[in-house]
Amino acid sequence: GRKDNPTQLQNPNSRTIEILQSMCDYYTQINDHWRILAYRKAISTLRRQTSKVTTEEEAYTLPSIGKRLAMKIEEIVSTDKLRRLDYANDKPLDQVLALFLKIYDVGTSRANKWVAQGFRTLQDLKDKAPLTTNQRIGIDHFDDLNTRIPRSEVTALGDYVKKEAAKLDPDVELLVGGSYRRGSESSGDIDFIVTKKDTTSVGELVPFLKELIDVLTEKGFLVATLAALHSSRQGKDGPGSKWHGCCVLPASNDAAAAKPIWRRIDFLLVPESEYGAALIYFTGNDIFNRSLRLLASKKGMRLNQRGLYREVMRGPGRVKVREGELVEGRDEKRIFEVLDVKWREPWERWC
Ligand code: DCP
Ligand code: MG
Ligand code: MN
Repeated sequence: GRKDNPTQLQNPNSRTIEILQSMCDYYTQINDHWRILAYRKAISTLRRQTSKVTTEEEAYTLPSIGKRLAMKIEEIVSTDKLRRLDYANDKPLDQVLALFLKIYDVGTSRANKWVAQGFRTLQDLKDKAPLTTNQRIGIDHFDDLNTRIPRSEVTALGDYVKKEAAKLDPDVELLVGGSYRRGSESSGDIDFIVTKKDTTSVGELVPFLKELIDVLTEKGFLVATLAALHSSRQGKDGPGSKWHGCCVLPASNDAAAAKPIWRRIDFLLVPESEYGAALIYFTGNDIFNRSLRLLASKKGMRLNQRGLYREVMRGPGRVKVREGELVEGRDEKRIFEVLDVKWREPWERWC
């Protein structure tokens, strides 16, 4: 207890010093050099005082104590603790890290930086961290976007999109891939693969998807864009043309109904000539994809989301030609055959 603490007798500010020291220890843990120094200086100033410092104004007049630290000193004196310290102590840092990693568009390096900067809650981030537009969406709709989608709802959302798509172009084919195609009872998002007969490049499908996005937005089905459509972006292994965003089920859209849950939705545009390879990629799961790619490379081939290629050595030093020679892209089953692996139904592709 506080009353029987003998250090109390030695210095009128000992309790304040004790708490500031805990903060300093915490900043030492996370290597925040600048704050370590600030706290040390403030502590040494307080040690030299012969009377108890109780208000922010009083503290601020002392050397090496800035506005923020002065506020903290008043908080400590009036509440006998520091809120900021409660955060630091009662939540293990790895739990905070796990929380931040669940925000859309946040990777480990970003999340680690935020933890080191002292942020502990989503509110901290909203108030104090510079956020990208997508990160803000991810935080504002954190609960929704971290709720899995029941299979029946994925079906309903999928059917809605297919119906609107058919009105624009009846020849375009849409298939829901990802965990839904693997037969999962719930999904993290809806993964659409979009293709059309006789297409050989993504560009042929871009105008259609632009139009579809417009219609779905107008109808209130699409509610946010996270990755806009870039017809030019066709990295060597990266996504061709894709669109990422959020949607809501229209049935739950009227004012009387409960607030609709925001769902993540992805569209991947694929020319028919690459449909088989894209199906494999977008059906997953990611571990199954990795093992299939590894197998291909062991057989002197290369599998990516556009096709299966035979590596070709050419030129001086017989260097690998980047793409190699296309063996198969169109037919999913044929890719398995060429790789000489037994066909696996989508629901058998969990790793
Ligand atoms: N994919 C991959 N490697 C990644 C990310 C994705 O191979 N790093 C492929 C395999 C996934 C598919 O894309 O199955 C769709 O990606 P999702 O992130 O939507 O994953 P799932 O649909 O499999 O699972 P979830 O239910 O969480 O959406
Ligand atoms: Mg998915
Ligand atoms: Mn997805």
